[in-house]
Parts: sequence; structure tokens; C-alpha cells
Amino acid sequence: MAKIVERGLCELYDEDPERADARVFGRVSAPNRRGFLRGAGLGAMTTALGVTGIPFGWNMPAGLIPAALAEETDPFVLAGKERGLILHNDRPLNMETPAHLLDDDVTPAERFFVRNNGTLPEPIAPGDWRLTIDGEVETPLELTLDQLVNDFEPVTLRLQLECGGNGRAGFNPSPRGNQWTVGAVGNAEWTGVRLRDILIRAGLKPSAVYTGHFSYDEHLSGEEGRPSISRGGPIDKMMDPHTIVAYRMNGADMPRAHGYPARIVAPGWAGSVSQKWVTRIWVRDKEHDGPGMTGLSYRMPRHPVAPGAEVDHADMMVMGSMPIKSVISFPETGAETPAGRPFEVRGQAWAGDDAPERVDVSIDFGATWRPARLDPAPNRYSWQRWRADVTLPNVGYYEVWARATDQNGRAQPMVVPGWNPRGYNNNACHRIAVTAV
Ligand SMILES: Nc1nc2c(c(=O)[nH]1)N[C@H]1C(S)=C(S)[C@@H](COP(=O)(O)O)O[C@H]1N2
Ligand SMILES: [Mo]
Repeated sequence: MAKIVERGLCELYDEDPERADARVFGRVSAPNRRGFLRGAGLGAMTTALGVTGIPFGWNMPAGLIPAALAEETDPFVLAGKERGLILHNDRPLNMETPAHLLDDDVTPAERFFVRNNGTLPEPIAPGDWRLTIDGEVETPLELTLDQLVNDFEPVTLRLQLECGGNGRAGFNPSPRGNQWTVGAVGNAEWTGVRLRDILIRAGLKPSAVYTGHFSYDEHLSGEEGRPSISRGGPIDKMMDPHTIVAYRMNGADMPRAHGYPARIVAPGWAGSVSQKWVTRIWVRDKEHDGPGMTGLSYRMPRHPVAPGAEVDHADMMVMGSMPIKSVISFPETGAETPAGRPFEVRGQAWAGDDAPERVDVSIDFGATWRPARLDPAPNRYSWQRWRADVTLPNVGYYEVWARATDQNGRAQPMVVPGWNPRGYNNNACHRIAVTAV
């Protein structure tokens, strides 16, 4: 496979053929662009194409995408994803799962949403990977993958991960960013070690209050040393036994798109806290200030603001737990069903650091509600399955609405909640169209 590390290769070749060559095949010597296919360049290209040689390679202009590679630029194929996913952007790669593909208790990797801020990095050789823990610790650590896997107690947990901007498309006026509908969320079975155990091994100093996370994906500008994103979280959240450094997803090695070889999973908080491709955790004596921590990013107004308001950065604060939410994963919106006959409606519910306590369903635009059955969670921070038997009394168009409530009595709103400059925390009820025939 070629080293395709950013947007569709064709696009990259259109925009900057020289850089594309350099990215795919290593270096290109500028004074000799035509006929660059010698030595290392030729070797790299033959390997990439999986052939033994390119007889007329010396005729091939630099900056021309080999036709065989032009076939391999499909971002779904690159990221190992089902085609049913919604592609919001291919540079950076951002894919959403439509609601009806969130019907699994454990979301398969092929269906799990992808949110990248920078490049989709070429997988690092496992032997080259290190995880550094430094800053406000007694003993800084530099862990190899072997040490991470073998020197700490492994845990396997079902944990939901949701992008802070999930539901952004519902806000008006429209904040900038990916226009996620409901599917920037998934619930995988992650295997890894508790970040807590690593921090205890390093020995937290009393001054330790926050973490800052770093990784080996690149900023889209290509600027060396410039992080794509670097968020973190308060020490309490990082010491929660459900916050892990995961190296397996659903029983397989961490997929390339989800952070190979290891990532943080800090469930219940905006997904951006869960650094993929993680290489360093900097323990800090104050709130972290990397890209994604300041200004309007992943921050909410301290006080409610009017839609479209300009909010002073000083009046913004870092987001914490995500709110109670649910999705209807079956049937798919637009389904038809016989009038007068019961059919199953089902989905998932989750609630950040809290837990769903009930889910109710309405077929009359919220005038009346009926309780759904809610399965227990296999562990804290997993989403929970709910099911309801629904009968549509007569022929015609209906909407099925679902509303989850957490253990503190906080329910999902039926309309879009508090507008905020970047469009976070939209937990409005999900609804689907069903026609009775
Ligand atoms: N290194 C790195 N980690 C990252 C990101 C990123 O761009 N780079 N995106 C974050 C955001 S905003 C989200 S919502 C989650 C998404 O995780 P997923 O792509 O595995 O679904 O990863 C987070 N971790
Ligand atoms: Mo995100």
C-alpha cells in the first residue's frame, strides 16, 4: 500500500504534485523532476504498486499519479470503513455513522465514526513507538508498547465515545465545523490499561492538576512539530478507572484510523480528550493550553447566550461531561409498517459521566410518551440498549421520537438546546419517520 497520508491522492496530486510525490515515494530532486524515477524513487514506486519493475519508468513525469494508485484513493477503503458511512470531509478525514448503523451493542470498527483534525498517519512501527509521561511526576516514564501491554493490568471495557460536536447540524445559525447529525458516536470494546495505573507508577506530585496529550499525526499544514490537536483533562477524570490507554479495539489491534498503536479513551467527555496515536502525556500544574483547549474550541459559554452571539473568549470554559442522549437505530427513518400491528423500535442511550435511567417513546409528536425497556449496562460508560413495541393506529405518516432521562432526572430536550459558538452538546431528541400502510 502506498503511503497515502492525507486527502484523496488525486486531489493532492492536483494541488501540489511535487509534494504528493515526496509524500508517496520519498524525495524528488527539484532540478530533475522529469525522469525522477531512479534509485529510491523508483524502488518506492515499484513497491507501492506491488510490481517487480516499471520498464518505461524513466519516461514517467514526476508529479503524475500512477493510474494504479488513482484506484486506491477511496477514503472508505483507506480507513477500512463501510460505504454506508457519511463522508463529511476527506482532508482531514471525517466520517459519520448513520443512525441505522448504530444498531450494534458493540460498534464494529468498520462502522465507527472517524474524526481527524490532522493527517491520517501512516502506522508507526510498533518497536518505534514510545509513550512518555512527564511533567508533574516523581519519575518520568518512557514506555514501549511491550511494557504498556505487559507491565500493567489489562482491562477490557465497553466505552462510548462521542464527538463534542455531534449534533452540530441542528444549531441555527450554523456554527463552523463538521455538520454532524447524530452519528459522531460509537460504543466499542476497548482493551488497554488504566491511565490511573500509569500515573500512579510515575508518581503524581501534589502540583499535578491536569494532563496535556500529544500524538504523531501531523497538522494539515505539514509544519513540523505543530500538533493537529492537543487536549487533556483534569486529573480526577484521568484517574477514573474507566479512563484507559487502549491498544485494542473489539479484540483486534487498534485500527489505523482510531489511533494505532494506542490511544486514550476518556469516555463520557468530548471525544477530543481521547487522543489517538498518543505518544506523550504531559502532567501539568494548570489547565492545559494546547490546540483545542483555548479560544472557542471545545469550550462552552459560562452563561447562556443568544443564538449567533459573539462570545468573549474569557466568558468561555472548557467542556466537561457530555449530556444525556439517545439514538433510534431501528427501524431506519423512512420505513413502512402495517397499520395496527406492533413492531419493535430500538436504539441506544448514554449519558456522559452519568447513566440513563429511562427511555420513553412518542408517536404523536411528544403529546404522550410510553416507557421503553432499558437494558442494564455491561459496565459503566457503555451505552445501553432500549426497545419499545410500537403500534401505529391508522395509515399515514408518523414520527417516532425517543427521549432518555438520566439518574438525576435530566431529560433530552425536544428542541435544540443552548446555542453556543462552536455547536457542542446538542442532545435534542432523535426522531425518525415511519409510514403506516
Ligand atoms: N491525535 C488525535 N487524536 C484525536 C483527534 C485527532 O484529530 N488527532 N481527534 C479527536 C476527536 S475531536 C474525536 S471526536 C475523537 C474521535 O475518535 P475516532 O476517530 O476514533 O472516532 O478522537 C480525538 N482524538
Ligand atoms: Mo470531536
